Amino acid sequence: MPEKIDYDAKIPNNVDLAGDRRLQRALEGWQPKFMNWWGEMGPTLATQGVYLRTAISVGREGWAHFDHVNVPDYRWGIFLAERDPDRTIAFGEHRGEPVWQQVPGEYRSELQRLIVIQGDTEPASVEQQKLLGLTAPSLYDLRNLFQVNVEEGRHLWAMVYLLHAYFGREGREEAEGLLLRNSGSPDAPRILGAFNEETADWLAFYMFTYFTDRDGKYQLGTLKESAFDPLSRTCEFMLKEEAHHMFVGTTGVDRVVQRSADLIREHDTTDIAAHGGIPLEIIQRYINFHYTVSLDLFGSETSTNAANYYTAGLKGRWLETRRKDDHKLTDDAALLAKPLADGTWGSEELQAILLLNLDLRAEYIADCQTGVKRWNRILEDAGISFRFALPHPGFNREVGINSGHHVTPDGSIVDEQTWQAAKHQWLPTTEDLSFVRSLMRPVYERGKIASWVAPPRQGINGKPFDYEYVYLP
Ligand code: BYC
Ligand code: FE
Ligand code: FE
Repeated sequence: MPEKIDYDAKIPNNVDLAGDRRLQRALEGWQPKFMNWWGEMGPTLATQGVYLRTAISVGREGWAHFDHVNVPDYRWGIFLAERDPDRTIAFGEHRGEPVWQQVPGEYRSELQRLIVIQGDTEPASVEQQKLLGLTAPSLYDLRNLFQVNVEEGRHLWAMVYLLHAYFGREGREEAEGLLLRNSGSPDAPRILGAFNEETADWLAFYMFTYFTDRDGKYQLGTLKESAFDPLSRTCEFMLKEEAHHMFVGTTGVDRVVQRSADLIREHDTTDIAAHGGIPLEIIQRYINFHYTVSLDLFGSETSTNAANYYTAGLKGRWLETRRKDDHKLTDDAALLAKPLADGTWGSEELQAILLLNLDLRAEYIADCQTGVKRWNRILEDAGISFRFALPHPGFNREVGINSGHHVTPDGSIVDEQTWQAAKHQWLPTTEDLSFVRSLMRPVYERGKIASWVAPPRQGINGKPFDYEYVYLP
């Protein structure tokens, strides 16, 4: 498999598309539909060139090339990580057998379903972020938004390639469906809850790229373990792109917290709204919201779907090959904490294989804690006593064992009345949202930045912050 990407082709790729005319024609038929979708549902702001990176090889070194690109001319393509000819299945009942280059008939519908769900999230996020270009806090941020958007578009291409190449007519129909559902649409919404929420302001964008793209990282990590090798290889390359999305989230929240801390010190008050900053309580409520809708993306704590995917070899655990057990989990047990009807917490012992969504969620939560730690360090360094925290995983949940219960951020189970009376302290209120929105005014002068966020420590690809990252008409 060539590591070098063929950029002369109509659809850039490293999968020798030219060698399969039928597939090439089918994908070339989907391409204008994608472009129509991008035109209608993609970024609203018109630009004359954005400093973007494009993949030029999938190898370890030097895969990215940076240049100003007219966004609709971005070369979306199909890039799989290199094939390892010796790769074997790492888990489940087929453990030790060679990985599959084709879809086994018995797992066809499950694999297709996983690929469709993954594919559905990618364009959904572009739709959610459609309007953000109108209010970016700097040209640097505007550039990052477009970078994330074009790469999510490419992730859609990655899943559409698999559907077209391996799932026949049904796969091609599902590929069309990915462009027909839309985020928040009352008739044809996106499949998973979080992808129908609005990303209405830039604090929400940083939170989304921190918390929701991070679910993407963990889900892609489990699909990278898949016995279906083309899925594994495509996810491996997507994960390289994903790292930048999470960088945007991590440093974005850093910079908001830094700016709020600076304003608190400068004006000697935590009431910084009047000074154009975002109060720490509002940032905490945004964390609570984005973290909990992202927890919902892990599915139910107990899942026979997840157990079946694991046994079949379709979806593994995070860093499966580094786990020290039998990689079959047929005899292992684990504990599940659950809310009881009397308002206390109980626990139940279950087969470990039924708790794989919970296992992945635990890895994710530990990773999310690192962000909270770094944001608290910023406050500590500024001599501010406020501390951020992740709410209890039962808080504000609509999926799994906690849905239908009211759990406070510190993990108490309360009744409806108590919840209704206190929830404005815990989740963004209408006033919070309209206040944050009122701060969102575009700052498109080179080297300038909005009032509510600190500039980044570094620019992109060694360029300074005041570089002309985006050419505007
Ligand atoms: N909303 O056994 P259960 C990303 C459904 S993000 C609505 O609990 P399972 C990205 C579920 O489908 C990563 N419905 O769940 C980030 C099932 O329906 P059926 C996306 C939900 O199957 C930012 C039923 O409830 N990738 O890449 O174990 C920007 C009970 O299911 C939800 C993936 O998710 C929900 N939140 O786990 C751009 C990987 N949760 O079968 C991109 C592929 C569950 O009863 N997906 N349901 O009709 C999966 O692995 C699994 O489908 C899930 C659910 C983890 C999502
Ligand atoms: Fe993605
Ligand atoms: Fe992403």
